[in-house]
Amino acid sequence: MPANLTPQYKSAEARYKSAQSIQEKIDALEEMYRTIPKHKGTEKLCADIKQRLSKARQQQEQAGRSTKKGVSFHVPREGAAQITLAGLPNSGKSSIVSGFTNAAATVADYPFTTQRPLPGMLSWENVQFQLIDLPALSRDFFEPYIPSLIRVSDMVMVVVDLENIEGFEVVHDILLDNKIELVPSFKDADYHSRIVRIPAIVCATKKDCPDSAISLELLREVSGNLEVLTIESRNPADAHRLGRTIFEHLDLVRVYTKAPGKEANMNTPIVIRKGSTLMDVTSEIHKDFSEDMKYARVWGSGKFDGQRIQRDYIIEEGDIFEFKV
Ligand SMILES: Nc1nc2c(ncn2[C@@H]2O[C@H](COP(=O)(O)OP(=O)(O)OP(=O)(O)O)[C@@H](O)[C@H]2O)c(=O)[nH]1
Ligand SMILES: [Mg+2]
Repeated sequence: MPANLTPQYKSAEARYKSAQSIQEKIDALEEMYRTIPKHKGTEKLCADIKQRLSKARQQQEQAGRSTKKGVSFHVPREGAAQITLAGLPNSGKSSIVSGFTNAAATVADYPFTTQRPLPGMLSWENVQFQLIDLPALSRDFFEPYIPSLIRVSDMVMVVVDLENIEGFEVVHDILLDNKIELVPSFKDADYHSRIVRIPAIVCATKKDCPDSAISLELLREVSGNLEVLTIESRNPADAHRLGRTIFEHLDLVRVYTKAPGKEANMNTPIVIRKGSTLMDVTSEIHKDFSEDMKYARVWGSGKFDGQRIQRDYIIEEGDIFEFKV
């Protein structure tokens, strides 16, 4: 039990113990969370408060809306893929989202800083990926809606602090308990089975800490066949490396369209899975478009410029299409 609890904390705790209603409990727990000294020694207690807070909020929610169970936070998908960040408290998830995207994720040195999912867009070349900063997972406590958000995402970034590489196993086990298996890339993915198989990469943070090289080696061993990237959230080159890795592991390619006699707009690719056909591209543009299209011409490397192609043509990275309707 930590010794240095403040008088404010103790008085909030007393109010919690004597609370008569759920709202009073929530207010007291919030005050307890605000006033508890936040450091390694209070991590378990912080987790415990968060757990009680989450339960109390659920009770309140259920009392208010009897048809809805618990609290959920759906994040509408934007960009070429949705990637959720999973990790222990303080592993550096928010640092990555705040460093690499436009989102103002709060970074702090106490556990369970992040309270709600927060999306931000990572730009890699001409592609945008949606990163979702999530509240922490831990053996003691996690918000019950987190696995459901991870389950519907395209990819998971397991964020592991090199000072505490146990984080990988904890996240891995919590997800498996929630019927989510982590696989190295899209080739092994299955988003619809009972136990979903979601592509994952491991992002190792805090490589500036002592003995990080040894920890990194150990982390690579425990991560098995998942790719491990070291990430410094202040380094734009790491954002670029991350973007490329996501693109490659999700088996994506970029194609472009052009109007007759005009140049293609290379800033706005259609991002689509490797191995797709021309018809998949047209359905991506509009569901009726494949019907209307007579044929298309393609420009790209290794092709005769303007070569005529049919619907079953297998697309390649960088192809530019002109459609004849
Ligand atoms: N030395 C060092 N500190 C880092 C690094 N990345 C993040 N931190 C620090 O680690 C602490 C936690 O960072 P956050 O990004 O808030 O961690 P989080 O995973 O979002 O934490 P929760 O929201 O509590 O789950 C902060 O004090 C950061 O400044 C790093 O690469 N090196
Ligand atoms: Mg955070």
